Amino acid sequence: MVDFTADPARRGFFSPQRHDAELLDCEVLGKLPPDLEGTFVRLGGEWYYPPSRPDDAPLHSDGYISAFRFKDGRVSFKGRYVRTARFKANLKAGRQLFGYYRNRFTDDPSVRDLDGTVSNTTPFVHAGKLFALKEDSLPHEIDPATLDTIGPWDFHGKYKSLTFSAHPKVDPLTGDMIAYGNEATGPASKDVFVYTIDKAGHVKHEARFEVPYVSVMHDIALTQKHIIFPFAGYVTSMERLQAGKVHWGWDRTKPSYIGILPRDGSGKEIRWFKGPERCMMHTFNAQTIGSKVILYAPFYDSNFFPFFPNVDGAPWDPTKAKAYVRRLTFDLNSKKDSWEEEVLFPTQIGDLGRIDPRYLTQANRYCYTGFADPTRPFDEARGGNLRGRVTNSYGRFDLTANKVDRYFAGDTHSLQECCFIPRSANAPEGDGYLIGVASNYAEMRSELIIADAQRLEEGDIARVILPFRAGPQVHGVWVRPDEIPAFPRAEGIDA
Ligand code: V55
Ligand code: FE
Repeated sequence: MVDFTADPARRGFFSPQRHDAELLDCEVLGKLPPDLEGTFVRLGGEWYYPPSRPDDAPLHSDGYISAFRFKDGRVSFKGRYVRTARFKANLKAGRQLFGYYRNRFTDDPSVRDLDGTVSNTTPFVHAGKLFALKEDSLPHEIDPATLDTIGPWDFHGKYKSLTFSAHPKVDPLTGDMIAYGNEATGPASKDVFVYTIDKAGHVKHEARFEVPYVSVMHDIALTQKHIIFPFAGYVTSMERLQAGKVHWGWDRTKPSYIGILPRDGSGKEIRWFKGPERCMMHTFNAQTIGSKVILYAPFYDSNFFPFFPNVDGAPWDPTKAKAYVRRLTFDLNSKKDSWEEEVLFPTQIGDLGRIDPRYLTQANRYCYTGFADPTRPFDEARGGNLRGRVTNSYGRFDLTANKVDRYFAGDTHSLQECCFIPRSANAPEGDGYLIGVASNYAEMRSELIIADAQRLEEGDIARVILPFRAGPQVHGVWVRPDEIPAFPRAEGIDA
């Protein structure tokens, strides 16, 4: 018998809960700001049935979407597994029918024709619709009032890529969404399709290009003029998939690449720049200034994911998986195919970085992200032997003053991705709240912290207490009532 809990990643605080959840009126410590109205939507993954391969990537766990809805100083919570085709097929069979992360050859033959996505990465709102995103399939539309899964969405048939990234970008000046699909024509294909989708949800531009080699192209960055496509190190091929391996391996001999495409250009206009070994996953922001393109990103030195093994057989090296706030500068007037790179702060960070979304494509002063502050205490007697896995702080990285402000969550806590909420539509940059879910390992519960983004050192102003573990989160998004009015109505708060 395989003991599913033998893996520490699926034991104790990390053991899957297999339940949908609803709380009508959550316990709050401190006082919620009365002007905070809207919904914090989170998406992540939990295994409903254990993986069929014990060493499968956690990125392959079933999507679980949840929402904290704030109104009149009160907050309700709702969480549901995303009802993907895979989730429903497994539930019908009563067991795990799927194999390794994004390797259809390892699935049970009965489900090989089904969409295998787990829809577990990013909650996203555009044109009044709520989506659950995963980079191996189309967006899954979610009913915001119930968090039920409506199904895949192909933008009136005009979105032709088989895949849709977990990180489209919305231009705050126009409402246009720039979206793309990597491995657009099937697993291990070199094709990338890029779309501009207007604020009403209609495709208005498409560009197609091929990558120098097939890799994870997880996030992009957007300026007013350009789209920036970073990828590096991860490799796949049909041979690799047919050999029954997890979708990605890491090849440290591969250069990193960054493609720059004019926003209204054709795929032929992409220009590739080349750099050293890097693990390039998420970005903060970018700008085009004259002939220069400037990218801010929390890139790692090398492979961040231990479950995507080195193709040369070497063991995973945690000392090389270090991320920093970096600035990359590209000179479009130069004939060089390289970029200038600076590490802006010595602080080692996590790569789930956020900015004030109103400043996307433009100059911004503040970048926010979680990090492990080694000067802060961790209570192992109460929190467990988890020191190496704790993100105990959020940092506000001030690019103008070159200064870091720190929020510390507590000595038995680990923080998930943060989210910045502007205090109001016209508030200056940085004036607002920094929120995010903390896992309290001692109390076996989750706490949503709400801090004043300009006073991080003073600690949080309120905590929403869940009497259970909210489960893993990958990304989250703050949704204003004018973006989606129909969020879950809670008996009581809405009576
Ligand atoms: C990432 C996350 C994914 C995935 C591929 O953070 C890359 C990067 C949560 O799923 O499938
Ligand atoms: Fe991501």
